[in-house]
Amino acid sequence: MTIAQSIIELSKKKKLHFTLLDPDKQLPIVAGEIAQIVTDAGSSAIMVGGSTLHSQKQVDDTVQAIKKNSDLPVILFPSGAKFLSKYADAVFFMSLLNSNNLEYVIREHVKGAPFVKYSGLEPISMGYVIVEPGMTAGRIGQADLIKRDDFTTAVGYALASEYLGMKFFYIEAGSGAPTPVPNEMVHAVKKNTSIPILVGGGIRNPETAKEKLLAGADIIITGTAIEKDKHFKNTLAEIINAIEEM
Ligand code: 1GP
Repeated sequence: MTIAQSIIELSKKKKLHFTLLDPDKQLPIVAGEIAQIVTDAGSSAIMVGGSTLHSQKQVDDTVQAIKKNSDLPVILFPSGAKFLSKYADAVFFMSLLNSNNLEYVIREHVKGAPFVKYSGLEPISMGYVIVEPGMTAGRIGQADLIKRDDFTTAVGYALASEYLGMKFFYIEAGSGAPTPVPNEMVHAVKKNTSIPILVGGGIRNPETAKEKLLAGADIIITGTAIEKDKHFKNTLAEIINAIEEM
């Protein structure tokens, strides 16, 4: 079974949590320590990526350090073709659908596709959109941010992703967002589409994670909190427990 298939099957049975680690935010050795923590806490996959990376080596070193300490699938979350790593298991082959820059919609994909083919990374297609406030990802990705009350546009992007054959839809408010994607928006997207929905950006406690899941999220992504403070691990465990209880 592919990683995509196993995530889809698992997400039919229960709500999931993925951890996002940005190689630009800590040394590889620290990323490895965090990987151990999130694996013990019950996260289902580790995503690796970020908007401000400067070298492929950073990604390679981080993925290898994670692999040393965790048997969870490592899925790249790349901001460009230069940031792929053959040491990962899979890559979210994602299009930033609401970017004003074609590089992030399709051109980086054209550059990176041969690497994916020859490295053996599993490509997992995903529609990706950024909602206000968008943070660094919104700025670097030159996103035409979805307004927080524009549910119609959010649903349109989700449906377009599904109709284009994408396996997943990721809607996020940007890493470190003071306010996550509104519950009503998650609800509208879930009601109108049938592919699994990932929600992230600004989710820092079990209550918020639960709200997003009740609204219809299938997979919750958290990043910043555990990167900033490993002592957050108790809260992370609470978030994951709350997700597993749903
Ligand atoms: C960003 O959703 C992720 O793509 C993580 O967001 O860093 O705010 O948890 P946070």
